[in-house]
Amino acid sequence: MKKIAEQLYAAEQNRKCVKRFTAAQPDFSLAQGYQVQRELLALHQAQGAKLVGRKMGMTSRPKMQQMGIHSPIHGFLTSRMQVPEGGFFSLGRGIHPKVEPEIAFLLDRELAGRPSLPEVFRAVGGVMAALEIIDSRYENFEFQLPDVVADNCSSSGFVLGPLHAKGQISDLANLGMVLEQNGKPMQFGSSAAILGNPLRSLTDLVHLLDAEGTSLPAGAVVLAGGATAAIPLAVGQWIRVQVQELGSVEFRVQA
Ligand code: 0L1
Ligand code: MG
Repeated sequence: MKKIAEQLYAAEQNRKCVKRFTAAQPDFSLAQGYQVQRELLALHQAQGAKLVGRKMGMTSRPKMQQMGIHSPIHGFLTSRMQVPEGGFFSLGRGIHPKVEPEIAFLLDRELAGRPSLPEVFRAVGGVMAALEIIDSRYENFEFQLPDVVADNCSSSGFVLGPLHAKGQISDLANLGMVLEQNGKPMQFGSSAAILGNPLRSLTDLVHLLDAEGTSLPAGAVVLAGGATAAIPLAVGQWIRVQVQELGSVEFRVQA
């Protein structure tokens, strides 16, 4: 598994795609995909990156149906992946990056075991509008589920908007979201597209991590999932998402 992690790490560093591993190894399994992902995280940490949170992927019913799965997948977020709000993302840092609008959580308390959704809600410290930059290390974004899990669920970067106390939000499961490019609305969505409720996604994440013998520490950031299709990034773009009750978050794309 370490060899595959090294190839994915090198693909990201050198911005050179690789072929999906399931093409040559059809028995490469989802469990092995997660083993590779853990090795990949260790490679990033060995270079000084800090684990700051997790992301959920494949959280919309259409994406799940497309991949023939019944559960979302998860990846890691490191300190080096964060793009400052209102800052710049360098296109040269990626291969074929895209952006999607998300809802993010900041945890006040550790979440471990198999908590219920209300228990999860009690551990949430704040909620944010967010953008995730996804960038597959595979040719043409082509992969099977174990491949994409190994590749940290295509995660590449994230931008967080202002933190809101959870009590300020009337209904987390029904927030309108508009993804704009250069001020032009490109995608319209709702937080309902994230497993029906982003809190359900966070709850599922805690259960998935528990099955792997791990948990979410206090202070962790969680990207709950994409609310619309992703749009490709190009130099010169100004990308913004506006989320009902959570305000907006933006960045610009440079060479
Ligand atoms: O964050 C996501 O939902 C993306 C998961 C990986 C699939 C993709 O690259 O589209
Ligand atoms: Mg995402």
